[in-house]
Amino acid sequence: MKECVDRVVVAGAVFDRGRLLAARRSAPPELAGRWELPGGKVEPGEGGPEALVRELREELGVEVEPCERIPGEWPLKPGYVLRVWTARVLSGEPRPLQDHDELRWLSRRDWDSVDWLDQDVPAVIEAVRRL
Ligand code: DCM
Repeated sequence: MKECVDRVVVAGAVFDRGRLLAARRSAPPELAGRWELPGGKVEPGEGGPEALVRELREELGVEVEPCERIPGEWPLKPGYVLRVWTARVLSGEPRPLQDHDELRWLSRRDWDSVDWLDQDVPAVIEAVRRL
């Protein structure tokens, strides 16, 4: 049967000492080179914050604590929506282990210095307001 409910992709606006973490995608080809808030698909039966903790452990090798949901929901490819939580690093130093080839910590002043995925921009703007 066709799915009628959108699948949720969660992403983290990870803060540390007044900076926001940006991650450059290495795949798929149509997204490679663009920057995003790191995250991924929520698995069936999983909660959003729980999925975010798992995804950032897998992709960046860090333990994070989700803090606050940024209000709103943004459409991705058909059948997917993006939800974003702010988060802080509890342990580890983020490294690009999967899906990314570079990470960068951005300040309030230089948040716009990378080529963000269009769909991430509204959440990034909200996140930067909270820095
Ligand atoms: N995605 C996005 N913005 C994010 C995180 C993910 O647009 N901050 C998109 C890219 C993929 C899909 O969501 O099309 C699933 O992400 P992933 O491939 O990381 O699981």
